[in-house]
Amino acid sequence: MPKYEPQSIESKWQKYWDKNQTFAVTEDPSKRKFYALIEFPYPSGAGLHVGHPRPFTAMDVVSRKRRMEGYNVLYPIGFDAFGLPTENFAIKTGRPPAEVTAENIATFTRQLKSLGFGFDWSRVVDTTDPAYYKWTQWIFLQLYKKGLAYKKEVAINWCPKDKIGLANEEVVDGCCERCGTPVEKRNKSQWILAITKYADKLLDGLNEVDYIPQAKIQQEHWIGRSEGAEIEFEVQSSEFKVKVFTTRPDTLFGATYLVVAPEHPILNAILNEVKNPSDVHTYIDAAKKKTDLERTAEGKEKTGVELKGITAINPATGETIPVWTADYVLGNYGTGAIMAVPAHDERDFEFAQKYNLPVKQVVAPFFEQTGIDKARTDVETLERRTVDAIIESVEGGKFLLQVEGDHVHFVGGGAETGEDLQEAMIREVKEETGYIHFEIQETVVEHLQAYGFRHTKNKNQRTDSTVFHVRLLDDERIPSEVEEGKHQIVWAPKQEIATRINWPHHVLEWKMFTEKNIFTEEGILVNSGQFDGLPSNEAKTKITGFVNGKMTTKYRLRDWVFSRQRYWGEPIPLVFCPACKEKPELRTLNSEPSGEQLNPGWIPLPESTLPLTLPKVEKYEPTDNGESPLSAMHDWVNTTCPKCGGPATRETDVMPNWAGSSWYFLRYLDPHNDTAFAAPEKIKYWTPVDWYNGGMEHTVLHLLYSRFWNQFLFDLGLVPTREPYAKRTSHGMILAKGGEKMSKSKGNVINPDDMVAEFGADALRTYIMFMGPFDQAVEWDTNGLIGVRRFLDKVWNLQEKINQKDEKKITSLLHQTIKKVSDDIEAMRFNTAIAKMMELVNELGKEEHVSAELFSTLTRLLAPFAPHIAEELWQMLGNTDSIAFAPWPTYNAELAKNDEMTIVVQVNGKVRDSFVFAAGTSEEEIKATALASEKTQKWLDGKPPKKVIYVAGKLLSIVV
Ligand code: ANZ
Ligand code: ZN
Repeated sequence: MPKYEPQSIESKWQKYWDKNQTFAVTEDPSKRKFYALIEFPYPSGAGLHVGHPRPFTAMDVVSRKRRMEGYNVLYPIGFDAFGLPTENFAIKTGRPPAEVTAENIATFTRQLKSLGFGFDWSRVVDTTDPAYYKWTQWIFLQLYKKGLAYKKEVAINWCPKDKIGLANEEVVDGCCERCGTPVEKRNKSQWILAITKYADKLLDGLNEVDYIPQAKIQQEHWIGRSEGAEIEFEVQSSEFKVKVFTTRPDTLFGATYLVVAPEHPILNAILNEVKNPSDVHTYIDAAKKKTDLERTAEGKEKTGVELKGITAINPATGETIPVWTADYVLGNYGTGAIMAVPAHDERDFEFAQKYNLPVKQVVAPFFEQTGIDKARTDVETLERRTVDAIIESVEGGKFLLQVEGDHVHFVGGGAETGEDLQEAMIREVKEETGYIHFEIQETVVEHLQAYGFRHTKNKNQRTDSTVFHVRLLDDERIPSEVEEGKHQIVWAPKQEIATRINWPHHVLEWKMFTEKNIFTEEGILVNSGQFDGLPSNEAKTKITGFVNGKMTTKYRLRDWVFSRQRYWGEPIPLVFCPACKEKPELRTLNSEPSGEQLNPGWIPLPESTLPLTLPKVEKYEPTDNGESPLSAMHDWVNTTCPKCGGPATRETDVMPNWAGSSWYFLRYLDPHNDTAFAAPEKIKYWTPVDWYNGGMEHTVLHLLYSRFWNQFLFDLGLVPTREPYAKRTSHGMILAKGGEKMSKSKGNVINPDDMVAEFGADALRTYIMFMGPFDQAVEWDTNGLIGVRRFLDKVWNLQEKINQKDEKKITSLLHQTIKKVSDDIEAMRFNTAIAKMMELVNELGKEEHVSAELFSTLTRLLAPFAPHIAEELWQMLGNTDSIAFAPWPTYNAELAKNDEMTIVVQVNGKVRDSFVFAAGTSEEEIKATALASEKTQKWLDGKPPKKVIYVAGKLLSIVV
């Protein structure tokens, strides 16, 4: 038998797949389809990085399994080739980006082929190919025609080094995502896509898809829908009103000051009435230099300036309140102004503390008691104003608890008629504890409400308590209810209080006391005039109505800045015609405005003239005033208006890098079509993408943008599903040894070419899948690759043992392996699937003979991971077709059972932990593992167990 030599086997099978077009597919209605997608790579000059193969191999494994299960599988590849790295390279070397891109794509193609991915190579797309971007431009024109693209002067994020406008998402911690230079603001006229018009649809669509939870959460958060109200505050002795946006109109009575963003237009308008204009000016200028993130980051000290001499009126209370400007209020969210409610909003509280502004509680926490203490329907309800006292010891650090049977709580009781709350508290403390000398430190909370059944009174009770913190001055006591035997009092150290008190509202009192928490949740209104007693949700609409406010919805999502003043991108197919600007198109009543109506003078090119190709330029740098290098190409810029035939100029901005990737999954379906972006019947057959795997760094923007374009095409009736991707998963990064990011500058990059040359593509693929949990970051370790290579050697060497004898002993392990590999691939637990195959191969190594049937099964299980060796062994077994279409092994559930057992660990009869062990794990190992676990240790309290009883396969019972 020859030795396992991956290099010759691998090139043999790669040629075979190429020649036979093994992975090329066409629509076949007789088969179930499966569309697997990976994020297509950017063809950089550095070639394939070892990080690329992780997602590519994962989806290759899934695709190959599906193909073996009989699906018609589409697994395409392409190149997302517009963008900065190539453009910057062109600037440096003067070489045309198209030429460089072609070279890079050739390198990537060779490298990808050398890894044996089952891509349909007949469908390769390249976003920089005019035949591709013709359709990117076409989709843009459809957006334009529907009025979803508009030109506007906006303060954009500007990278002074790259001389490029950046989308918000390209700014990381205030710096350019690409080069790290601090970003500035600059006003520029930009093309913008109205993605916010799709905010609701993009949110709602998330209910239809199977995305990993983080992906959904990030999308929701990015869109950031908030339901709230707009309320107007009159500015005294002026004609101005300031409109605020609040999600908590129920707290209006607690609004003790007003804050406008430093960019709020009212500042200019009233600056001459302000008594401290220079302070205000200085503050506004400083705010301009900060990013939104710097302004709003948690933990950042809040700053602001009062507009001296200016006051506003709280429309609910009629009271006069001060007006401030502060940069924690953003100009571009909501209305750019807030009502500050320091009692219920953290930021406002922090600000109020710093500047000594009044804090007024208007929402009380509310507890509805449950279980046997739940309020009953058949008894009357008492309303009680009550007090609670958190009593601290003379020396400090210990607190007093009142204990009656199972109830552990703070001291407290009802205020009597005519009694003031402090008197009531003093009386209660004396009666219930006997302590007589103490002083009030602070009021922890003014109102905290609870509702439940009082057994001693046989009535429901609704309490509204004020909580005080008091400190004993000495230990002197008089006889009290303790001596009468009504209850006990216990001193406990601070750290024990939270676990001992068991009245839920007292738990909150404690939390508010220790954490100096303000109450930011919803509750019951207090200090709010006629609205007292209403729950927050009811009060929201009522109070909004009371002050003539308006309920409204706001989004965090901003429209998408779609212009780049660069060269290497899709030209925007519009021209500006001064003559047409003077004769704007009229709008018909009740119809949404078109792009031309929104942007007078901007005329779309006729679709039949697309693509508008990038002209050759001399220099690739943006001009000194930040315009695209295209703007210097006068021959290209000066053109005629397609509408009136008069002189016109072309738009010289190009589209952002995100454009081509917003629809590439559709082009794969019909990549050579030159009359449509894809033929409807092909789209119908293949969409939606069944499974899309990509990086977490793309779960926000790329996913959102491409979902937006797909939803737009859906609304035009051009694609059959609203959502483009049925399922979305994500992979962790591959890091260099030591946990650092691989980078050229650190010299720690692993080149896949070297690994393939030394160990073979199959070993590299299998190692990459074996390294660790797929969704987590893992460190590269070449030793691990060597281990995986040994595993493949062992599989290869099993050939020698092939014999027709039946191997009874192995049957159960074999079926367990089939089950495990099948299940684990679905759950992307590739590492444990491989571990199981390794276990099987080790067991087979101990056998004298291995049946051909068993070996055939093993080969097929291995095929998705290591397809070349699998093809070779498959052929050796006498098969003439590619293993790509061999049937995926099935298992007998009975035989596959008992793979694992769950052992429950009890300590003194109570379940404290549980473990999953492989079937057949020894009693010693189970005991050792269970006794060593942190949870068990906690209950053992450092003592050796008295007795340990093992009930095989089920339970480990420890007695201490
Ligand atoms: C009063 C209030 C009381 C608020 C309260 C909260 C709690 P989301 O959920 O993110 O939409 N806000 C409104 N516009 C703002 C702006 N331009 N910059 C900074 N903060 C702004 O947040 C809405 C809440 O954030 C609003 O509700 C407002 O504070 C603040 F107990 O109004 B709230
Ligand atoms: Zn014209």
